[in-house]
Amino acid sequence: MPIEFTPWPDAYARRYRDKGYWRGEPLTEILQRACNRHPGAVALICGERHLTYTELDAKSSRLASSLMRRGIEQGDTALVQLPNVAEFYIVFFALLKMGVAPVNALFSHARLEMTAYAQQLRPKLLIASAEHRLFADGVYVTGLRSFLPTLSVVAIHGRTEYAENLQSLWECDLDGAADEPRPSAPDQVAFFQLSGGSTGVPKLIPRTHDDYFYSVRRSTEICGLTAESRYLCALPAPHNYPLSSPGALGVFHVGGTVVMARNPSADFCFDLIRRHKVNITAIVPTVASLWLDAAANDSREAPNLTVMQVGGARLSETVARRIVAVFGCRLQQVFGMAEGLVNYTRFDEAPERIFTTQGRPMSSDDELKVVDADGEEVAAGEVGELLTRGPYTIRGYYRCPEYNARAFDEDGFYRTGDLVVMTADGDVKVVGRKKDQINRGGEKIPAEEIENVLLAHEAVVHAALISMPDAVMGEKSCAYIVASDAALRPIALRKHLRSQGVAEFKLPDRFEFVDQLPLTAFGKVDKQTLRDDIQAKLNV
Ligand code: OOB
Repeated sequence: MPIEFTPWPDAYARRYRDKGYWRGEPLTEILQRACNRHPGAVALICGERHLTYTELDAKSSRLASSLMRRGIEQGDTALVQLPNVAEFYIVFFALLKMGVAPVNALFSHARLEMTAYAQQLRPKLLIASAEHRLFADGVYVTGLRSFLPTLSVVAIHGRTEYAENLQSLWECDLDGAADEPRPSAPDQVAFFQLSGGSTGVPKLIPRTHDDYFYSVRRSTEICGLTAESRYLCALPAPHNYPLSSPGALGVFHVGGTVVMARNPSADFCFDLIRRHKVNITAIVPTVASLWLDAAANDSREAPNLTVMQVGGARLSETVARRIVAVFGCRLQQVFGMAEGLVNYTRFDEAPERIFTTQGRPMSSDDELKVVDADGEEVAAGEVGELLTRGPYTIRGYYRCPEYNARAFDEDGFYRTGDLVVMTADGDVKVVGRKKDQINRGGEKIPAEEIENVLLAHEAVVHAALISMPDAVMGEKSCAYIVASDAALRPIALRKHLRSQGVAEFKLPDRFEFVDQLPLTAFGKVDKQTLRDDIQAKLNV
């Protein structure tokens, strides 16, 4: 059974095919072609390990065969959570080859997110890492099984006593005939991306082979990737940006090399860049600032890069200019979203545009409109919410019809929740946000999700999570709390949030205890007043 998703209306699908965007090819072709053209080239460097395209292909094929023997089959779904290691791509390609659609959770995700994904997807397969707290012992998996009787295969990267070892699945002998793995149809769901979210429950984003492959191909063209590209994957590998903009899939598409970094710290990444002659990387503004500081304190010359992509959160003009001055590289701003649309500044444009805008859409068939509160398009140069539709932007989240009715307009445009201005050159400038989300150095925190968990504490009467400015992270989170118990302290609330499985990066950075929350004329919590209040407190 194909996995359900909201299809593009026929007329659009036809247009995207006629224009050659959708080519009817599964994402597995990326690896297949690289293997044919550059069999001995190094696809991946992970620690001391080097994997050629042939090895990546062979390992992922063996894993697919092993999983098929264990009863995992086309149309199934999988929950995957791995750190930045080569195994992430081996697993990803194995699942694509057998038509199993995974959701690749971020390694920073904790019980709350993992359980929400499992509840929505009802996966038959779980692949995770013993390095993660949730999977160090079998307690969580036992809990999952209690509401997921369908969960039949659990494979863990690293050593555990309660589940199969992931590597052993491709290292074992496979004797006897097995069915050939077959990817899902190109116009069907290949895998799920993760939404940054603004609601109580994390949403899943079904991406088809056709639409995702197009976004990868087009990104490699704009970013000028070649077989000589050596890309440092310093952000969490499953994220849409380092996966496809142009990301690791873009690098594989052209036969280049991906160097895995466990984390984006300067110490670690500078060494990898020098050692492996990395020439392109993708980071968030917070990391860019940390790298600039590290370069200033380093007696050696800053590591040499040809291209530094910066995106995921707002980049200030000052930092943008310093990047080019210090790293002597070309800068590319990237404004994208897991739902689809990705904008890039182009290398041949005037520096002014590269330093002060977030670029323009990658496709000439990306449709963008900027609207006011009534949904009317604003005049050129005015601020409004960005709505978009196009050949790689989804038409609906997975299985949430009521939410989709709000998240998309009647013409199928996705409401990004971003406040933007379009320049006369057609560039997008992101100037603010309408959605109830905190962008903490590129990591997205849905306010409602955390408010709900705070409200579950017996002494919390009202809770509102807002963003507050921060010099390093861009934004941090602050929780305003009305408590029934005057003795309630931040430490108790942090403990409560952790006990409820909230990821560390989503824990509020600051708590403010108040007698009541300000309300708007409609009776909703007036978050603007709270943001002004915290700004005033930070200024004193
Ligand atoms: C990327 O994807 P998500 O899904 O984690 O977050 C999307 C949201 C955008 O709606 C916007 O609010 C913010 O992140 N954002 C930016 C930005 N890039 C993303 N805000 C200001 N300036 C930017 N350059 O973050 C993502 C996906 C693909 C490529 C790049 C980023």
